[in-house]
Amino acid sequence: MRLSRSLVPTLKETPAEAQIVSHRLMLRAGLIRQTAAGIYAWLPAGFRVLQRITQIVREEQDAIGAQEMLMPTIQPAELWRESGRYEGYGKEMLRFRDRHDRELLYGPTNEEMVTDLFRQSVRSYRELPQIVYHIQWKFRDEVRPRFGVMRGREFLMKDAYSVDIDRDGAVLNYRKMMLAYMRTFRRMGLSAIPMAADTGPIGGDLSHEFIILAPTGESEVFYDAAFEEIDYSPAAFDATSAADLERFFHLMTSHYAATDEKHDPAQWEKIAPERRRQGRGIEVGHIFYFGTKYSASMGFSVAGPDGKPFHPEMGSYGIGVSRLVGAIIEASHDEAGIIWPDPVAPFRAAILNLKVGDPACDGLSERLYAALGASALYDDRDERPGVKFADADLLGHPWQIIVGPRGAASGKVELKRRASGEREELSPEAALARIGA
Ligand code: 5CA
Repeated sequence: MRLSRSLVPTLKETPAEAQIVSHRLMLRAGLIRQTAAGIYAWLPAGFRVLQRITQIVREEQDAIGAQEMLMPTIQPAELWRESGRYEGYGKEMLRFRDRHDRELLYGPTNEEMVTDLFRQSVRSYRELPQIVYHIQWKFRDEVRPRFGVMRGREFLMKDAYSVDIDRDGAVLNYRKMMLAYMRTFRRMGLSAIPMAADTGPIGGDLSHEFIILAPTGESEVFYDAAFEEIDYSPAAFDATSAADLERFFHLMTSHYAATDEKHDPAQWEKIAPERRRQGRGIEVGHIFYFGTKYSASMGFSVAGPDGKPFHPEMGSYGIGVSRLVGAIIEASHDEAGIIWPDPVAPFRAAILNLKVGDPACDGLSERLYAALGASALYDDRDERPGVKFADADLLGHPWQIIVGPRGAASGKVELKRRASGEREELSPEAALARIGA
C-alpha cells in the first residue's frame, strides 16, 4: 500500500476518550474509528490485522477437523423461546421487529441456531461426531462498552459447536479444542492460560476461560510459570489421539491457574516463588461443555444403535477475534507505539522514503516496494523524516527499511527491527533477504 493514498489516519495527540493503551494506540495508528458507542469501523491497516488473526484461528480450527460455515447475524426470537433463553438473556440482547411484525434479534451467540440446523438434518448417531464453526459479528448491548474493541457492543467472534453421541466423545472434543486454542494463541505470540470458569448464561458443567496477562485486564489472575514452557506443537501432542489428549488435558489442569474468584492461597503458597505469575488478565477465549442442555430443550434427537432416539451431547467454544487485536497490543507495545508479533502484523515491513522527489531515493524505494508487494507499506508521503519514523514506530511494523539520500547514493538502505530497535546498513538485496521476502 502507498501511504500517500491510504486511509491510515494516524494521530499525534492521544485521544481523550481512550483509557487503556491498546485503545489509544489503535486510534492513534489509524486502525479503527468509533462509529457509535462500542461499535467500530476497521480501517485498512486494522482490517489487515483482523484478517491475519482470523486466518490463524481458521487454520487451527480446520486442523482439528472443524468445518467452517457462516450463519446469519440476525436470528428469529422463536428459536430462543424454545431454549428458554429469550427472556433470560435480558437487556444485553438487541431485539427488533421486521415489517411483518416478526420478532428478531442480533445474535449474541449461536447455540440455538446450530442446534436447529442439526435437528433439521442429522437423524442418526452414525452422522456424529461433528464440529462446525463460523467467524461472525456478534452484538451484545453491554451497559458499559469500554476499552475500545476489548469490550465492544458489536464484536467479531469465532464460535464453534461440537455434537457428540456421548459424554466421552464430548469430553474428547473439548480437550481437542483446548489444544487448538493453545496453539492458536501461541502462534500470535501470546501466552494464554486455561482457567476453570463459571458457565454463566451459556450453561453446562465444564468450562475454561483462556486468559493472557496484561496490566489492564478485567480480573486478577494467578498461575504457575510451567504453562509458558509447555510444547503444544503437533510433535508433542497428536490431536487425533485420545491418549495424547488425555495427557494434554491432565497437564493443563494439574498446574495451578485461577482467577481471583477461584483463587486458593493455600495452593498458591505451595508453588516456588519464582514460578508464581500474578497480574491482571484478559479473557481471549472461553469453552463450554453443556451436555444436552440445548438438544433436550429444543427437541434435537438422533437414533442410536438400538434404534432408540437420544439427545446428543454438545459444547461451544468461543474466541474473541476482535478483542485479540487489543489484547495483543496490550501485551506488545512500548512508549513509541505498537510492536506487532510477525504473524499478525498488518505489513511485514514499511519502506520509509526520506526524500520523496530525489531520483535515487524514489528509484530504490520503488524497487523495494515492487519486490515486497502487498506485504509492505510504502511511506511515499511528502513529509519530514521525523514524521515517518514516528508513524512507522506507532504502526509497529516488524521491519522498517529506511531509504535516505546519503545511503541511496551509494546503494545502501538502513534496516530497523522494531522489537529490538537494532539498525544496520545493508544493500537492498541483503535487506530483503533479512526480512524474508
Ligand atoms: N457461546 C459461547 C462460546 S461460542 C460464548 O459466547 N462465549 S463467551 O461469551 O465467553 O464469548 C466468547 C469470547 O468472545 C470471549 O472469551 C471474549 O474473548 C469475546 N467477547 C465476549 N464479549 C465481548 C465483547 N463485549 N467485546 C469483545 N469481545 C467479547
